[in-house]
Amino acid sequence: MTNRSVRAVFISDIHLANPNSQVALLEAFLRTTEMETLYLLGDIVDLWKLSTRKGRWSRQHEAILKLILAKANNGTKVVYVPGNHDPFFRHFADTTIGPISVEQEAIHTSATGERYLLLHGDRFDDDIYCGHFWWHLGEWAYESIVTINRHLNRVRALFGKPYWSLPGALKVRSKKARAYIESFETKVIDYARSQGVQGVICGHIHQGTLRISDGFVYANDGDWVESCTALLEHQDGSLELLQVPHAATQPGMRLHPAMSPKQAAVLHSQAH
Ligand SMILES: [Mn+2]
Repeated sequence: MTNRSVRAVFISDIHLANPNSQVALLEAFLRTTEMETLYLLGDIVDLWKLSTRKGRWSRQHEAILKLILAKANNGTKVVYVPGNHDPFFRHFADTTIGPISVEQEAIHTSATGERYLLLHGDRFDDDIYCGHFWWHLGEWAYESIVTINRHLNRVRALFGKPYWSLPGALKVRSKKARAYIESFETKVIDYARSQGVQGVICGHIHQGTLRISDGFVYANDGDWVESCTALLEHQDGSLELLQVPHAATQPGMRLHPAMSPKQAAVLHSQAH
């Protein structure tokens, strides 16, 4: 992984305390990335998991929090927008936890002046219990699939095969999952448009996406349980969805909202 320096990094759905959290990859990403502002868009610590017997809090999980704090203490602005797995921290909204400011929703202004609404996204999720869209199979089924995926990829790595996402493949094949994602995205976009911004950046559904339609940017920074994605804002204001396990072989999506829609569309399709 190369060292990179960017204007802003948006990550969410790390689910620390969940054994499926890909902490090693995240630690490597954070160690090799410098940013002026780090946005943590919810579900950073999985308090649900921590309260059950399956919760696991290892040194690696702690290292992530220490790394974030070290960045905050060394000049990186860190903004935390809690999610539905760490809702306790919503009590701190509009205040600070040490060097980290906490917000229910936030606004990020890009290098080229676009304003993005930042939120976790669970308030646009009809399925309150699951907190995920796993076609109503529920949290248990989702956890099982992600756990199988982790072991599967360990075996694949032994044989030199690249990372492959079982949950991702299931999502693509499931009509219900696609309908769920579409309905979530529509609701988020409608709300954000009503706030007079040029785009929205959220998390929650573990589905990294970056696109511009009708001049409005929809970005989802994905997660660190299955896809290991981060959204970056480069110094020139362009956005990139970085997928870490694939970083060496596959460019992420990238678009420049300040360009004309036609130029932005070309940049977007080239990245595929
Ligand atoms: Mn969530």
